[in-house]
Amino acid sequence: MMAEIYGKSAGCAGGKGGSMHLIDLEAGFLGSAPIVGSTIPIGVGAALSAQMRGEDRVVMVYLGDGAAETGVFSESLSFAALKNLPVVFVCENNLYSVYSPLDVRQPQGRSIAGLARAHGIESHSANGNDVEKVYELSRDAVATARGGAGPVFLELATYRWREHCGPNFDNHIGYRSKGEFEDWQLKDPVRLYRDRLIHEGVADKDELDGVEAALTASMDEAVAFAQSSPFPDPMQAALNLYAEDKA
Ligand SMILES: Cc1ncc(C[n+]2csc(CCOP(=O)(O)OP(=O)(O)O)c2C)c(N)n1
Ligand SMILES: [Mg+2]
Repeated sequence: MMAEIYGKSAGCAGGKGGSMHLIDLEAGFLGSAPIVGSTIPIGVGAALSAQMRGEDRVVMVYLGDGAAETGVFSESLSFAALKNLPVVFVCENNLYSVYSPLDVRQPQGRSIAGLARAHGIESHSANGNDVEKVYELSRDAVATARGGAGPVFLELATYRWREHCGPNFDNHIGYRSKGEFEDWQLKDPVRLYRDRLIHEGVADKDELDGVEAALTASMDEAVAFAQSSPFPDPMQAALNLYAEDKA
């Protein structure tokens, strides 16, 4: 994944796609796509395929609050409800579509989960920064979808700390207030869950520091691998555009 983000030939899309074309079929990840909302019908199609083939699969579709404003959102939810498909929609509502806040894009008081409910889909809204709540809702939604009881929609409230795309902070642009940002910093799900695990005696500080160090080391390793990998051969540019192409 890191090599793909760096545009290197060792990447999962041969370095030709970058962060918008990540894929890992072995892990069951069909891929990211750059067109906002476009993974929703792709996921619904995968769920229809699983249902028609009688496969024991559940499709998870992750989308943003902005993606809920696309036409395919409604078309896909309607079709998923109609066919009772094994799909779970997870809307990460971080209040923004790039720099546009929800209140300039959607009518006041209308929830995204409400839109899904209007399509006849079981829908829940919850605090997306509560790790255990998200786990429980996801587990139950997967069980519902797997059990043939149809699609489930989760709207999870959360927040983006850094810029829309890239590693920097962008609060100086002025599209959101310092107060709002600071309020959400206090709701950091990683720090809150870490504190909770320590408080409840599930793990101690040293243990969690060890987990953090191991994860940081594995990410450093991935970055070093990506940086030292070669760029793709320009002659490969037109290969693998279709599934039957061979490198
Ligand atoms: C069809 C389409 N329109 C516009 C864009 C430009 N764009 C990229 S991300 C984005 C915002 C998406 O917001 P949201 O769905 O809330 O996702 P978030 O980035 O907040 O997770 C937009 C408008 C795009 N990629 N595709
Ligand atoms: Mg958003």
